[in-house]
Amino acid sequence: MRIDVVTIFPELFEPFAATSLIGRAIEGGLLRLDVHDLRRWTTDRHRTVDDEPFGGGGGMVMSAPPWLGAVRELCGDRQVTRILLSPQGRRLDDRLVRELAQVGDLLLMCGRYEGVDERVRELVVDLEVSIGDYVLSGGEVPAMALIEALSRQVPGVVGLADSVERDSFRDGRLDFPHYTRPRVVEGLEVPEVLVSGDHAAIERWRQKRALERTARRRPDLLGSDDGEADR
Ligand code: 9D3
Repeated sequence: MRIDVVTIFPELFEPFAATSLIGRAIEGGLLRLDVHDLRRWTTDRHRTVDDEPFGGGGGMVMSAPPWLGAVRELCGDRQVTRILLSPQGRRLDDRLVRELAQVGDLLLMCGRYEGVDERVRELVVDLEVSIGDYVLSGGEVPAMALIEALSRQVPGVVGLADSVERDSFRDGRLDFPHYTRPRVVEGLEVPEVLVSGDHAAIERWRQKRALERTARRRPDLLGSDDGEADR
């Protein structure tokens, strides 16, 4: 899978791309991640990417020309899905991650300031994605969340020990509680069944606890109504 990212803060992606899962995926040739500075497609001496909003109201808006230059140069004649990370986007969830893992190469566009000139959407954006209803300062952190979730869907990126199959959300419920050594932590013991050696009993206990937790914390995951608005 190839992912291109356009941002005014490319350095934010350096430690991310070097670390653990993502670093290994790139190293192993399973993922190609190219991060580009939007300012490369500016033409003025100050490498300006923003301007005042028409109609007033304060704040700044990212201007269209650098974005158009970036998208056209990076995509060329390739088939690339162009995604703008924006608070107005479709909320990211497991279903959307799986869809995007199937569409091929992606270009992720990270906005900043009050937003991006509307004509960028009209001309070069295929899809807008949000990671939830809270205010961040730009699309960079959302882009990293999307890249990490997508990488886990690329065959071979997640090792057997960490199995994608066992992950939460695929089967629509939360995880069961986990314990490791030491057996007693400030007087709290590990549940007896987990040290019993009875694997069938352990499996039953885990399923029961996972269901209890899901019912209590995320009933939307259990009902036929999954809590999402109409799609
Ligand atoms: C005043 C209206 N705000 C829009 C809901 C302004 C605004 C807030 C945050 C404009 C830009 C931003 C920057 N955020 C993103 O670019 C962003 C984001 C987010 O803030 N939350 C969740 N997902 C995303 S994806 C991109």
